[in-house]
Parts: sequence; structure tokens; C-alpha cells
Amino acid sequence: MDLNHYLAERVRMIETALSRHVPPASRKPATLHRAMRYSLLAGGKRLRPVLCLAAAEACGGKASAALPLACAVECVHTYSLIHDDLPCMDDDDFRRGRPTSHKVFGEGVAVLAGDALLTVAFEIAAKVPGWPRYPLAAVIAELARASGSLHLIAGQVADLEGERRDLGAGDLRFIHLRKTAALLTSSIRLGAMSANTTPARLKALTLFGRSLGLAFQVIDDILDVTQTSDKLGKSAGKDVAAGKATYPAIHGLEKSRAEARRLTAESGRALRGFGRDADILRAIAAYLLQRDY
Ligand code: GRG
Repeated sequence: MDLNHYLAERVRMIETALSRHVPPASRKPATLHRAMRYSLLAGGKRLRPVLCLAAAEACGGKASAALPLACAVECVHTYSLIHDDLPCMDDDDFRRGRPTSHKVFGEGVAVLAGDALLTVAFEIAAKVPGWPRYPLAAVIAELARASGSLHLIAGQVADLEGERRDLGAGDLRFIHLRKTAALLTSSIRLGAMSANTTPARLKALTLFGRSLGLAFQVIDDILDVTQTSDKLGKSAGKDVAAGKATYPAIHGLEKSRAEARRLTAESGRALRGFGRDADILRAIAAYLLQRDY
């Protein structure tokens, strides 16, 4: 299947489901539900949920079985963006092509909208039946682990504490693995779990997700330097302004591009044991690399 067609179809499926999983904007407390929907339905790339569905399909499963988990992951991701944009964190005014949540709803409601999205993620995930190799408790533990203090939040803490400090390549890898690769990998793993995949395939997809997540963050860092805010839908040049350690800041642009290519190739090798069913995953990896060219 053509990648653009696949992405358009899956994104439509994900957005319809996301809209159903979150209370309507008119439901009390209306400000909170408006804020949740404002950020969640603002049209991000939907990379994590698409990967979740594509991983399920690569393992012979159905996108419909993975859909609730794809939505759960997107809710966690959107919460993390809302909180990351707060003045006490990255202090950003622009996200997904519109003013950030706290700019529109105020800081209090933005914090609560993030909290509510994180919580609803687990409510959505709890509705899946579980599968013979992956009972519901394993599914919930997977999502919690990726979102928790050893992964997503650990990455954010290291990122915050690293501002204006002289971080090295090892520190940067620590941050990228946690802040970006963990949730991305978990999206893929959750999709594979919904297909009741074998442990060997789950392991291969974990390696795929880790390399792809690292590549994605290196590319994201490059784009922060090379693109405009309009093109990105979020403020460009923020990393340099905040004195953040990024791949291009430490290694330069050309080495960063080479590293993104290397990591993308590595992600492809992780899929060696998969057949044509994994072509969409391969195509997504190639597509992400092209974002910078
Ligand atoms: C607040 C717990 C907590 C975590 C925040 C997501 C995050 C961690 C920080 C946002 C800043 C950042 C550069 C994170 C790395 C991951 C990343 C590149 C997020 C942006 O993801 P995209 O590009 O965004 O997929 P869209 O809007 O397309 O979904």
C-alpha cells in the first residue's frame, strides 16, 4: 500500500476514535474538556498511534484491535506536550500550529488538561481485552512504564536539569532514549501486543523502535535549527535559545545527518525477520528521515 494513502486512512481512523474517547467540549467542566480537545485534536503528526497500528499489522494483527492503545499513547503524548510547554518547563507559546494550551486556557487549566489526558489514557487502555501472551495487566504496565519516572518523565527531568550545562554525547543519548524513544517504542510494542505477537518479534520491534526513536529525535533537533516555526508548527530555534544540548549543537549538522541515516538503517536491520507486512514500518522510517532533506 502507498504510504501517503496508508497515513491518511490511519490518521482519519485515529482522529475519529480520539474524538470519541474524550468527553464533548460542552460537558462540565466545559473549560477542561475544551482544553483537552483543543490540544488533542489539534492535528499533530500522529506518529506514535500510526506506528502502533502499523506494528499490529506487521505482526499479522488488525488495526482495529490496536486502535484503543494507539489512542491511549496519543493522549499520553499530548499531555506531555502540554506540560512541556508550560512556563515552568520549556515555556513555549506555539504548538501544533496554534497557541499553546496555557496561552489559551491559563496555566491552571493547562496543567489539569494534561493530567486528565494522562488519566484518560489509562481508562482507554483498560478497555482492551488483553491477549493470551499479553494480559491486560501487562498492557497497562507497558504504558505506565514508558510514561513514568524511569522513561518519559526521567527524560524530561534530565532535559530540564541539563539546560545551560555542558552535556556530553552520553547524557544526550540518555535524554533521547527516555524523552523520545521510550514512548515511541512503547507505541510499537503495544501494537504488537494487540496482535499477540511472539516474544522474538516483540524484541525485534523493540530494537526497531529504539533506533527509530533516536533517529526521530536527532532529526527533530536538526529541524529545530534548519526550519521555520511556521513549517514546524512549533517554535523553531528554541533549543539554541535555551542553551540545550542537542545533537547538532554537540556534533554539528553534517554529523547529525549522518547519525540520523545510520540510526534509520539500524532500525531497518531490526526488521530483517519480518516480511512484506512490515513494509509500512520500513516506509515510515524512510519518510521520517526525508523530513530534513
Ligand atoms: C512533561 C512528562 C513530560 C514530558 C515531556 C514530549 C516531551 C517530554 C517534551 C516535548 C519536547 C520534545 C522535543 C520532546 C521530544 C519528543 C518530541 C520530538 C515530541 C514532539 O513530537 P512530534 O514531533 O509532535 O511527534 P506532534 O505534535 O506531531 O505529535
